[in-house]
Amino acid sequence: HRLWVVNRLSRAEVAERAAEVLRGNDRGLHTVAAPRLYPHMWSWDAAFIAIGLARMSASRALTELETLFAAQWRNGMVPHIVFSANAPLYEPGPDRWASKETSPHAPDHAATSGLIQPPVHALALRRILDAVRNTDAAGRRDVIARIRILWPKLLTWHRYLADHRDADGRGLLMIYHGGESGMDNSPRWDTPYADVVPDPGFRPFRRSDLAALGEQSQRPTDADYVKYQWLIEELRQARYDDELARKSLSFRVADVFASAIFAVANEDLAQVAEELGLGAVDELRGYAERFRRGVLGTTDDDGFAADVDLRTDTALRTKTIAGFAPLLSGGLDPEHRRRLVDLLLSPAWCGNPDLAYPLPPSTSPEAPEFDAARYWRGPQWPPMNLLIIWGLERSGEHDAAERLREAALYQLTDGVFAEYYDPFTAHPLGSRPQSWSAAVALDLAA
Ligand code: 9WN
Repeated sequence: HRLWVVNRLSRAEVAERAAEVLRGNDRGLHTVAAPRLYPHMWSWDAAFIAIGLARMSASRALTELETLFAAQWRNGMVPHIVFSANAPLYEPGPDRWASKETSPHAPDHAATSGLIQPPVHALALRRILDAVRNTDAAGRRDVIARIRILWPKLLTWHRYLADHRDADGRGLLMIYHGGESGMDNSPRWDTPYADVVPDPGFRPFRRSDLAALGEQSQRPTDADYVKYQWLIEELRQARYDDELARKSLSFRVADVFASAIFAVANEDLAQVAEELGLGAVDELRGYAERFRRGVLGTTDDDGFAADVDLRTDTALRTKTIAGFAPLLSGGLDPEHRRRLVDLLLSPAWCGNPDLAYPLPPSTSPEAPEFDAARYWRGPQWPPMNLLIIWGLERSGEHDAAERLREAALYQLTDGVFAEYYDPFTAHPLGSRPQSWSAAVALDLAA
């Protein structure tokens, strides 16, 4: 594989350039996920962006979460897109979702989607609280007062997830659409998507992503896109009603990676609560334990986790990065944790001899579904690197964490802040500059 050759930035330069990117994508009260391809606010992007911003200004980082949660639905759901007015075209846009017209829960004052994304927000909140320790007393008082106001909204979000996305209490979050995992076209979802068949009369709408990016080979296929659009139609027909959705949708899957994130998020939200004396600590720790067990319940002999197709109750054992969920949730016994870390560092993953950098590809290069350029089917994604690094640290695997940390920062010293990277050539792919990639660089460089 021919390596993409670039001039490298120093650690200080990469942080400076990343800060510039975030300033450039800042629209005052929110940061666009990317200026051309994603000209609105995305839920889990906002959380990663806040994690990066916390290295610049705890106050501005908190604003990011405040803006997102201002669009929270009345039932606690946090939508995966909050649309800004006067932005370039993005499809599916506000008219496709018609959330206000369709659901009594949707807010009146904001245009939003009707899906969710993984709940990284409490991880960001905790990092903002950590960051504010280094600021002056007045700034600290202000940020802490605002955290006290925001925190109940995160609690409601977590209650929504525990009650409506895990109605039978198995400790795994149910998703209604591949996009809810944040890993839209991952081969994790190939089997369940095979059963998603649009009505014969369904007329798909024009994609906006290809015009914005111009690189079809790096995006999901048209055949996938029609299914994504059709599922939104099904969800709208179910009036975004969770009880109806979990009985009727043609895609219902337990997302093991989002469940692991939720386990950590509950711990972090509990920790913030404990520190500020806000309550619900036992409830949150109870959720953390429930979802940790849910994740561990899906593991194989290597400690590698699986999603579950809830329509057929079968485990989905595709080799994607989501299998490393137990590193995040914690709770593996030492023997299985060792095996899982060995697997992560093996030639099937970060130890693959053809990789430009020893970072986890979104799909194992040994899997038949692997595609080095296409979105979640192979490329390396900076925010996923960050999650895996944190997972290793939380699991006490400091050497492995350090190796990945160095590689993850080095990848970003190309100064491009691409959405994702070709694992073999290190070529930047997708949209650029992508805000969350810049945010990850800021966090790693700190
Ligand atoms: C659909 C914004 C989002 C990320 C997702 C990523 C991609 C959108 C798209 O971009 O999804 O939500 O249009 O493909 O898959 O993780 O949050 O960066």
